Amino acid sequence: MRSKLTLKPAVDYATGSNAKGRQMANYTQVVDSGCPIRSYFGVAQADTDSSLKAGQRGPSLLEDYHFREKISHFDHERIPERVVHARGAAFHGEFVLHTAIPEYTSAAVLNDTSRRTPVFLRFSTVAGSRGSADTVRDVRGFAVRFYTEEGNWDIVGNNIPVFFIQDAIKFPDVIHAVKPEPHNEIPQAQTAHDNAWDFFSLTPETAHMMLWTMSDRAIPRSYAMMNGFGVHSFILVNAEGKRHFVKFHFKPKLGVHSLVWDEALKLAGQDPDFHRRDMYDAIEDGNYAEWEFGVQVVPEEKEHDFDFDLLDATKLIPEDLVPVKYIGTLTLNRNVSEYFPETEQVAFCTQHIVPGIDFSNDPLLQGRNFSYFDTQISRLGGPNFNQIPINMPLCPVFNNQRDAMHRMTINKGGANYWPNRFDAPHPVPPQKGGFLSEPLPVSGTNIRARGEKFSDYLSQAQLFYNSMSDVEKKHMVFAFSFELGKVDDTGIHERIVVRLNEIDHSLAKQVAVNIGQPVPPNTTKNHGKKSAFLSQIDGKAQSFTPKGRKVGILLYDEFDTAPVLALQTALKAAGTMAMIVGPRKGSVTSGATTLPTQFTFETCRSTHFDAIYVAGGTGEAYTRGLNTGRLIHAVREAYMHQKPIAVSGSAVEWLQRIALPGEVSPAISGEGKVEVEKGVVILEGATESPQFAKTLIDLLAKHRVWERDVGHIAA
Ligand code: HDE
Repeated sequence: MRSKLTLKPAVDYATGSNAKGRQMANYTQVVDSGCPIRSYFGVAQADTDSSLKAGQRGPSLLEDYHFREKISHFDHERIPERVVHARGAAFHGEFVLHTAIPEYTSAAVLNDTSRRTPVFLRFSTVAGSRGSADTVRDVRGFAVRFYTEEGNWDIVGNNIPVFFIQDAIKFPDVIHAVKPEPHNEIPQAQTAHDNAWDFFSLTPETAHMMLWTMSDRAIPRSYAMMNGFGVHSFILVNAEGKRHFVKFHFKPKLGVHSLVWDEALKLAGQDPDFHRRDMYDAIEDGNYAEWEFGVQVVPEEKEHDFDFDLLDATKLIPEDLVPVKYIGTLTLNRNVSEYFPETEQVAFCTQHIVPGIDFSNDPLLQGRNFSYFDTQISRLGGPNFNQIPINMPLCPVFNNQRDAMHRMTINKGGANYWPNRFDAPHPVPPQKGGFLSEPLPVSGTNIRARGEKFSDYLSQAQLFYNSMSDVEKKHMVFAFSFELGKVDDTGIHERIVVRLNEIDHSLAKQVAVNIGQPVPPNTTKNHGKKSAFLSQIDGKAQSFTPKGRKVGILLYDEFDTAPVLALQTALKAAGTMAMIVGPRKGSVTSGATTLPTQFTFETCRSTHFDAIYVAGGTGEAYTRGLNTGRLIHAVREAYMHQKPIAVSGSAVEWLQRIALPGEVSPAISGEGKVEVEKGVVILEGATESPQFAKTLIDLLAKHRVWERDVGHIAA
């Protein structure tokens, strides 16, 4: 695999088309064999292995500045991890607009189709600490920075379009509740504990988001297969000052797809870096992840036309009511050179907007606009975090702020106040690009309360549940059963069953049975409405493609070369990664053919792949190999996870013998023939077959073989 320390960070982007890359190249140094170790004040060091001592076995000497510098720096290497979204990975890329929207906004980044705007996107989980696993059940952060010519614009979003709470003042409560419990710091990176469900059960506004986090959305297959949502209503302002509410959407070109829960649990141990590695390797291989960027726009005068409040972040605007207009493409195409200075030090802030974009009165957003700047001050050590290269805008920064910790910029000139006699850093009017909040009449009584429609917490929870396919509903039942099964307080169980019963009786009934609660009476008033856009399996917004998928090709020496080589070629052409898994690191050989192995049977499991192909081969050793426990387990496990499975040659007879659960055994029908049953594809003999490859690729594009009944193992 590629994820290893690169000693020579590439700075070829210094001359590339990405303006942010060129800017950061000025702060990037190549570390190579020509670099002597120097102290922080530049003096080359002759020995960094032994400290200076009074005699070979004597005490260390205070004068050893090199020792003190090295140890002291190490002592202070850690900064506070993010209080939420601590675990994440970020990637560089660019945004290209294909459709200008001057009718909605004057923002140049949303009007100038000739620009290539550099972006930096950080994906994250919310609850876990920095060292937790990628595949836990959680919301994923989707924080995008656009380095526009007019300054940085940050959409600090999630992969789920709604949020747990409506008012920022509740944020410390929801986060304290979902994080590990205070007395024993258990459990890490999961909501499967009493405090989280206590809070959910006592806070009705969490109902909608609770369903999303118990759905497959919370266990994505890949960063590249998740949506991004700005969540809040923002405001777009056009050149005439006309305002529209807007929700921002990012739709992945690879479709929205998920792991199954059993797989996610196993991967958390087998490869805690599963998502970041997947994206890192894809970028190194030139398989760039892409999203369509869209806006869902509501004119200001239609603000009250909905039965929900546009200012309530626990509600989405159904696409059935307001379609998303897709206007550009975001591509991730470059890995960071060093994690800490880029990914760890990036400081996203919701209040980073550019002229033409403004905030709505969403009380969650309003609170966030305070919180993000505030948190960076303690996380990054002061208010000068904007001078860290990854946070610097592309345009020059002049203002009258001065001093503070870690000041980098040196200003030449006599004034650090306004007005001043030099007309030095001065405000500019909107006509010259100055940001000015649109004049808006505001009135009201000083009151701690929320909009009336905020109290409808059930309608959209029902809409979401009703819109799920049967498979997705089943997954949700088991997700609730897992989480609540880890809750000990039966009072919480009772309250959650009551809440679920308000949403949907069948859901409440199934969960109640699984957690040992009495089935509640059927008092649900489910409105029965559905959205055509919310399901991952049959939703209208979904796309299905074999691109970005991984197929594990399991084989030994003396494998049948013709079908293996042909499948490799076909997969590559389909944009699918074929990975050879063999008995050893290095390579496998058959006659004159040698193939490098990406994994060995010890270093991976079926969970690393979207489909498994077990090739046939010749000789007794090959048959012995096929009969090892690892191989048999890999195929059975992939089968239970509803993944396509392919076999050819001698592996066909082997597959019939190892008896897959559910007793699938496609008919054997003669040399060169292809048969398929419940997502198991067999190729008789050792010839190449375009039909074999096509059948497997078609299955792969559908993501899973949902019609294969495997009980609830995969849920
Ligand atoms: Fe955040 N959130 N948040 N959040 N959030 C942070 O800022 C906060 C909310 C989101 O990759 C923190 O730099 C408050 C909604 C992402 O670096 C902090 C409220 C959404 C990230 C913070 C919310 C998010 C953060 C912690 C309630 C989706 C990671 C570190 C009003 C739309 C950004 C930091 C990255 C990070 C506060 C609610 C998304 C403490 C007070 C809603 C993706 O400032």
